[in-house]
Amino acid sequence: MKKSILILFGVLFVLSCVETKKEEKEVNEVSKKPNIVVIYLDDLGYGDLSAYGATEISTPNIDALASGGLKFTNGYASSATCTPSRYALLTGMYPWKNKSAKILPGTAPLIISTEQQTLPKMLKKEGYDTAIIGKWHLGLGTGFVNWNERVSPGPNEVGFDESYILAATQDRVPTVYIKDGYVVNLDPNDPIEINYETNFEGQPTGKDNPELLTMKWHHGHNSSIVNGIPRIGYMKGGDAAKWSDIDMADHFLEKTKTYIKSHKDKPFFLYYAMQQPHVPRTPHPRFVGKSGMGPRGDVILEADWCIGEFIKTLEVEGVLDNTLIIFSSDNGPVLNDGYFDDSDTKIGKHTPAGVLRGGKYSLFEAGIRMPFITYWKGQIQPGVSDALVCQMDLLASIAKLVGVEENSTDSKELLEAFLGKSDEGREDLIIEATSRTALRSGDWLYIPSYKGPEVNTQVNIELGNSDVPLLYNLKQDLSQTTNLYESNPEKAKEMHAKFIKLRGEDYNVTQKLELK
Ligand code: NG6
Ligand code: CA
Repeated sequence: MKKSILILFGVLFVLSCVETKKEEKEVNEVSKKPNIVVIYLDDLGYGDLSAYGATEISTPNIDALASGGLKFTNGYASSATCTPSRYALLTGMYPWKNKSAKILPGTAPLIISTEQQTLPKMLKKEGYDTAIIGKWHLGLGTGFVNWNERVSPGPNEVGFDESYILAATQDRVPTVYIKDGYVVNLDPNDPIEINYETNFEGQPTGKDNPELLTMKWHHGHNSSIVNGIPRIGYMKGGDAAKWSDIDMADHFLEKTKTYIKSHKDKPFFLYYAMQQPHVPRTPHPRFVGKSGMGPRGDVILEADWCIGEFIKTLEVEGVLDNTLIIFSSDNGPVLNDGYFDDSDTKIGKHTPAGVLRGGKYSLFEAGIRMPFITYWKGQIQPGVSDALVCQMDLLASIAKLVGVEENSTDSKELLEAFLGKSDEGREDLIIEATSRTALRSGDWLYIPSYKGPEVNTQVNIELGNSDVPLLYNLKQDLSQTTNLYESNPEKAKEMHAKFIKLRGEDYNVTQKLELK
């Protein structure tokens, strides 16, 4: 009897040891999962980095990611403007499938459904801590937003445990930071009111009070004035909560450093959505004049410095080796995007789009083809990849990396390509610019005929509108100089058919320019 009790205890003891070992193993497996960081710039062009051939500006910290990681030459955003690209990055869905995925005002409701799959939501389920620090621009709330209460739904309701954001863009009100839904430093005695249609009585505007401005507006941007800069939209109150533009880069950087330090023991997903070089370009005085090409160059240097500090923090905290970093930008470059800031007059020989044609808002390559780098020390072999990849593919690819079954329709699983183990990317991609779409297939690019101005003269960018469809062989003609539509009718027909199959007959229905 005694003996059998002893045996029973023995068995139980062994079983409990096995159980503990299993738990330990599970904990280890979770902690071995790589951290995932997306560093996302705003309006940085294909030619803006020395790693991508720029000779007039030097971006050593981003270059280090490119030379120590994988530099993509055919890496795409999903759109030539911000909101749609960010939507696709986070949801893995084509933005033209969501009619609300257009440049949003600061008062727009959240355009990601709280039911929808998102990159942070997927990772959260896998035991990741998730955070966004920086620009959001995907809408907040469900209609009317009261900025003096918790603003929701927002990033925290679509997968981010923590959020520290600017709501829309640096040039749009409200010009305040929002932490987990609450305006930071809000004085309840000075409530915030926002209106995109009409001004509040007695409030100065860029249009009527040029004497109050430290930065002059060129087009749009003539509503409320904050820190001497006229913005889009009207804002009243919230004085203590207003951000300092010149400190914004340092501010977000500090938040990311604190985040890394406090999350280094658990896998984390951090979306570091930087505001540069979008307008208004407000470099910290440390960077003013440093590029010799005006504030746009200066804020690119500032962003590069921030990224250097950010990587250093990962290294010092001992997590760099176990962190997959993805670097890219939301859409192509623009010089004058609504303010006189010398970015166009002082540009000199620098070409923000590199050899590509077009820019922000454009269906030509510069609108959507981006600097795109994956970096993972010890895991990704340094090199260059010509694989055709899109930011939208990160969802399915990261799912594979962390062992999740993800049946997305638009996001393609290209993990091997992102890790440099294969140069096989996608075959086709529908690209988008201000509600117009086009097809990249293999080396070919087909833009159906869209009505509208060929050039947006305000920003001085060719948009890709044309009376005849446009067809380019990007392998032979990366700069899109020669339209082969008439000389290669076979290819044109094939591309049009494929475009319709992927995009649908109604591709032209919603066409309208959004440049308000
Ligand atoms: C445009 C703004 C532009 C910029 C853009 C959004 C005007 C005239 N132009 O409507 O300055 O804010 O929206 O940029 O207001 S994005 O990178 O967020 O898409
Ligand atoms: Ca942008």
